Amino acid sequence: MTLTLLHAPKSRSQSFIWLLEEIGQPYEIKQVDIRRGDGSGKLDPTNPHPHGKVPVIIHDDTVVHEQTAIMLYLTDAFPQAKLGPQVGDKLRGNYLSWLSYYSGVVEPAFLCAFMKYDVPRGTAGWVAVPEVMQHINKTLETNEYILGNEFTAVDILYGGTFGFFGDSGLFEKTDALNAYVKRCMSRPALQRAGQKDA
Ligand SMILES: N[C@@H](CCC(=O)N[C@@H](CS)C(=O)NCC(=O)O)C(=O)O
Repeated sequence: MTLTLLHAPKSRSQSFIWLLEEIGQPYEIKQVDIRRGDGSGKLDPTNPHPHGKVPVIIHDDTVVHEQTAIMLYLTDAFPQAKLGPQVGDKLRGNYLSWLSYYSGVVEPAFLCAFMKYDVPRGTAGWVAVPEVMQHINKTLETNEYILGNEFTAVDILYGGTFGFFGDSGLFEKTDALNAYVKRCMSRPALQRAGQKDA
């Protein structure tokens, strides 16, 4: 079995080192160049992503790109890691919803806030950050983690985003959110990932 993460430092692929450390199977990291917001970097011809982005994983002959697809693929491929409810589990639907909500709602909402764009109500497929955070805070009032009281792969997306961008000023840090971020950020796998990315 071969498992390779195409990675660029200081990018979304950092969280996938964390995920791979949580999974605990052997993997390799291959650094690729990407186009950066400041104009540096360039498309890397060895990256199979259609737009030269990261993360990408290559598992034997299978190439997967897009964060939430990679997350679902890996947690299904390595169910023994117990990081994502499998087909037949009563939490599976919730898991898929939170994965898609991240790419379809959370990322566009935060990008709009960052770029100071208004979200056109009823037209866009997402809502503004305060509505997103209301949903997340309500979830965290009763749950220690997004899906319940167990850590799953979606907590790498949500806990990671709120932990890494906590000082962005884009969202309010409630007590429930701070406690959640602290739980996620104290994962030993995240510490190991940081060392691998150093
Ligand atoms: N929709 C992609 C977004 C990936 C993405 O935008 N990655 C950034 C790094 S954080 C990138 O590779 N940028 C290079 C570029 O846009 O050419 C996903 O969910 O995986």
